[in-house]
Amino acid sequence: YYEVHNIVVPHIGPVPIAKGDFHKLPQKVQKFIAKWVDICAPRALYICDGSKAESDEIIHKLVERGVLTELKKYENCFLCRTDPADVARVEAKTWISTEEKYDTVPHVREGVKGILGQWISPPEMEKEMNDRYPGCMKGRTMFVIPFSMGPIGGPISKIGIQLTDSNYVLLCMNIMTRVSPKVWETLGDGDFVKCIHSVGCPRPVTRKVVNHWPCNPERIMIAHRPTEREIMSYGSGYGGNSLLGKKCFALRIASVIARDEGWLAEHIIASVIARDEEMKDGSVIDRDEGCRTYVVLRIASVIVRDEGWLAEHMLIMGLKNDKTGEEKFICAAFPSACGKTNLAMLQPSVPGYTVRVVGDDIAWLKFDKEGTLRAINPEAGFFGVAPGTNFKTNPNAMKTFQKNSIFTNVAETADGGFYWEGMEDEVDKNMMITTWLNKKWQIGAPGKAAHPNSRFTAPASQCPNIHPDWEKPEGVPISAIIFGGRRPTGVPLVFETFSWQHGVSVGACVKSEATAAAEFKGKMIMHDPMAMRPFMGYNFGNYLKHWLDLEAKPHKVPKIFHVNWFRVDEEGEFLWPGFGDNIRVLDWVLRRCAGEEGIAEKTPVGYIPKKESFNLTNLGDLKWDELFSIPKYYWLDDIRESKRFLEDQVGTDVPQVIWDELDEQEKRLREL
Ligand code: GTP
Ligand code: SPV
Ligand code: MN
Repeated sequence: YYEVHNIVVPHIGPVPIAKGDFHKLPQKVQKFIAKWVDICAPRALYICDGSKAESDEIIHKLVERGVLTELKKYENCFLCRTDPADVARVEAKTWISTEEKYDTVPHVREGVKGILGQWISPPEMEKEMNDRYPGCMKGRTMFVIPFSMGPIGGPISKIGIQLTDSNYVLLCMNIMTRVSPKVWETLGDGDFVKCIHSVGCPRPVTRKVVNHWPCNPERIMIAHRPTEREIMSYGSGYGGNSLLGKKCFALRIASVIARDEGWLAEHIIASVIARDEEMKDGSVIDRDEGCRTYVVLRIASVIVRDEGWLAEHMLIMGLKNDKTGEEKFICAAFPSACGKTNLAMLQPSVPGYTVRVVGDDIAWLKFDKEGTLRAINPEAGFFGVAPGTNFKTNPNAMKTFQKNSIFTNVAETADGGFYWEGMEDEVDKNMMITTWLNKKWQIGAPGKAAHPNSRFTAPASQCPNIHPDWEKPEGVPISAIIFGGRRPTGVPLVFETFSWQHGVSVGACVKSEATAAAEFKGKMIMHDPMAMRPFMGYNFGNYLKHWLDLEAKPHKVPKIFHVNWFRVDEEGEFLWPGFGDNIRVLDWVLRRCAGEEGIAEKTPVGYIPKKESFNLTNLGDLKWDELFSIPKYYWLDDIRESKRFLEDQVGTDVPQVIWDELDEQEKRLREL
């Protein structure tokens, strides 16, 4: 039983409110909702509270309609099969709109297609919006989701309001973010990130609905207006396209906010300098005035330094040394489907460390007053790749999603369990399985049971090794940053960069084999600088400059490393066992951070471990030399190709420091 009120919107008259009290919402929120109700014309409004009762009610409805299937083997777990045309993020249909083009994208070489973000002019965007949103929610309910990225009210946390016509999205947002009426209180009159999402299927539907999954793949448009802190997503219900708190907000919009909060102070400096010029221009400079300028400059530079922060595609994890009791935290940035979730939840194969997860996909990083880099995980759940996950590779993930979880595009066993590639040893060989495409299937049969980008959505709090401080509002201190990607050839298991600047240049050159997380097919090696290619919120050259600028006193910048779990031998077999054995690499990383000497060997690309210093206990056969070789001509080619990439894609926006670092690296390689 709900109280039913109406809100009256100018063009479409009264709209029934199925749940919540519209008139108690903050004024700015009321205006925002009314505007979009007016445009989208939903049949009702539903103001969410994020409660268990709310999720239960929605789940009940979706099971009845056949959208969700209960996985009876577990507690409160459900399977969702999407329209097979809507299974991943769509980079080609993701846009950012700013007045000035080069705020968003770098100066790409003439005739080259930019891959570091797509810009659209405000008028064009307006036109695209007008072609899509009017009436787009006809016959559907508009859900209003108040959510916080980061603990509600935390100093680094930020609030968003998502409007959506997808109840699946509501369920996932309840897991992935903090949805609560407390958000309204914390928000008050404050600003919030405006998130508008529609599957683009007003009723009566004109496009055939497949699997009870309404969507409009031909018309997908994921659009961002960073200046207005606004996200508009149309046509897709899947993952990063529709859970707008994740990539759209926590990476693209947040990276712009992170930059702006640093720039704000740069503007102060600029105006102070301008005044100084003016004064030199004939006006009398009195001592006080000069002194004040000096003080303002000093203060402003401190603000720049303190306020500049980062929104990154990174996991956060804690590693406690069992002998000394000392704990260190690290962040790692790998492209989509390259191992963040697995590393964050790592179950060590050798004793020595207690490993705990803080976050598996996104980190917001900020230097504190003491100059320590601290990170929070803005999310509240895991949206993890299912295939490859099993009790051997990632037991902690398996234990996390035994209850209260949603599985999207996985297969189902006859006894009401989930199934995907990688679970062969954990399910009876004769088990009847229904694939994600609803076909009968058995282990060993041709084809795949689950979609390669099938995912689990599970509350982070259920993870057995979640860190007790994972919701600490001020975050955890970071000792190392690790970049990595899928590199079948040439790139060693791990190397340590020579400096912050060198590390940033290595991050700028991250490449990886394409995965199923986006629309790409095949195994091409793609550039994915800083693992952020699909998530850049502004000009990538300016982003690199922002990173470089963070190395200023008293900032203690962490060491930067690069790892590659995916190097293969001539037969195409992985040279490194990965997963739980990755602790051996992290052990070396942490010992380097602690300043341990005699365990590293200098190479042209960075320091690599000395074999005798590396924990190889019980590893069996390991082709160490092959795993760590740095083939001179491969690397010379690679660096030439990377330079070419930066020239083509970032052009005049590349900071000179990056060119210098690459030149140095090339010189070191030539001398090899
Ligand atoms: P997103 O959620 O898309 O950002 O992906 P992610 O970076 O969190 O990747 P995830 O940990 O989900 O891993 C993706 C795939 O890589 C899975 O199929 C894993 O089984 C596989 N994988 C992860 N870690 C390793 C590793 O150490 N070695 C090998 N060989 N495969 C790994
Ligand atoms: C990724 O692709 O990096 C993901 C999945 O984490 S999605 O939320 O779809 O972006
Ligand atoms: Mn990700």
